[in-house]
Amino acid sequence: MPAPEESTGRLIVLSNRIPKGDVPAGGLVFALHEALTNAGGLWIGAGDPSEQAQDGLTEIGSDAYTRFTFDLTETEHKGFYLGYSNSVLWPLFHHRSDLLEINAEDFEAYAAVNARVARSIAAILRPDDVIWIHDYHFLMVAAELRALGVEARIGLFLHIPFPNVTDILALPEAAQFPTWLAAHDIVGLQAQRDVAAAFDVLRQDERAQVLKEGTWGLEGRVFSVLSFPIGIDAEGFAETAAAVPTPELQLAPKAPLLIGVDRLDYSKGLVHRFQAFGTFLAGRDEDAPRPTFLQIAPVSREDVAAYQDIREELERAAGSINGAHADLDWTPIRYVRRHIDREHIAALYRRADVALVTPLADGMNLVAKEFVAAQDPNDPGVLILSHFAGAAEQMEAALLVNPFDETSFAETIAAALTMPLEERMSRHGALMRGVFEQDIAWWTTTYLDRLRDGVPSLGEP
Ligand code: ADQ
Repeated sequence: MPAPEESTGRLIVLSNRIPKGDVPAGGLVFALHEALTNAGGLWIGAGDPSEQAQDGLTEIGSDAYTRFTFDLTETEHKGFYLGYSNSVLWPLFHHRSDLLEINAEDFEAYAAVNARVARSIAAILRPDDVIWIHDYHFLMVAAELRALGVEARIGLFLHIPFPNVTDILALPEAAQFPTWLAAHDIVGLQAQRDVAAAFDVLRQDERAQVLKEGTWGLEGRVFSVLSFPIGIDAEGFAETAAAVPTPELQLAPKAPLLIGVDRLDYSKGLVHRFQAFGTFLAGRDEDAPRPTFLQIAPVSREDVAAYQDIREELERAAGSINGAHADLDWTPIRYVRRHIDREHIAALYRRADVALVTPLADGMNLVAKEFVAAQDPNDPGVLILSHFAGAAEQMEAALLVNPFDETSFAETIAAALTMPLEERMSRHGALMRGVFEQDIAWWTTTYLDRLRDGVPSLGEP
């Protein structure tokens, strides 16, 4: 039901990706679709790069809410998206300053696109509208909107980890970064550890004052930095997983299956994961059933050099581990790069005995939650989860691992494959409660309620 517009104003969502056709089931895009369907409003995302770019928004569809794209040129796409967003902010926020590719033109493109988006939003804004900005592509939009005199409530949700005090020193724009944050009313982060990192970064800035827990003052603005751990559509995912038949895997009916599902990204720790699985294979009991590790990892951001490197490294690792352990009728690692439908992924999670969700840095990691939701509660699989996923804060009943410690990682794989049913059920029960209670609807409502409620002014105690 659309909320009465006059009392709450429209919701304006900005995210880099926007569905161009049907809204895909599940995931963030689906969550934003639901939030907008309930609140009514506008969803703005990047258009396809073209020769020319102008201010303003192009409508691409209208239903309970309206979808728009903003223009960007090919050069801006390179500088804004491939450059500053994915070769500076993404590696830096994932603690990989060694991968930074800093150049002034990319930042100029980023700033220009952020400014154009801000002007385009300001042009259509009504007084009661609330703006919800998603992710690291748009860190400067709120500051640009404030410079244009916009007083609307503006929230940011950062889906990726918050950089720590030393990471941020590698950002040429480090001195501006706190003022970008301060232009929002709420800066939402995934985990408590991110809020702690933001506290440390802001405390380094002499202009920033802590007003009360989670609330800061900076150059006359007041803003809150809080955690809102994102969830999934747990019920929908569980139903799909139970209803969809498992795709044909050509495995013996009870053969142990381990699964990993990730975008091919250096932050996901895929090479470490393959190596730990190799170490596990080298020490495994030869009489035990032969396990298969299915890793689904479609390529992403192929135009960024670091992504080509990780792909080659992973292919080498898979080849050498399979070379050492495979037999005529057994390939221990199956590495699938092609697109697999979400519903088949759900069914595969349910068939799997163990999930390996072992990023080296990750804002949350939704695969961990999807795997739990997909299990048969009477015979659930085991989740192996990295300490470095934001999800580890909520999912303590998983088998938590340090992906850098190959030996203990391999031992954890062995423990997961032999875990008794009773322990599997009790761990899964605890995980399931969290995944269902703090689902995607909880996340959107909690965030938006907080954003609409407002934050104290500088004068309030
Ligand atoms: P991502 O880095 O993309 O998201 P993640 O949270 O794991 O990481 O979400 C990936 C989503 O894509 C999951 O829903 C997964 O099922 C799906 N997916 C992955 N591979 C797929 C495939 N081959 N086929 C179909 N679907 C696939 C960023 C942050 C995360 C944060 C999310 C949401 O990096 O830390 O959890 O945003 O805030």
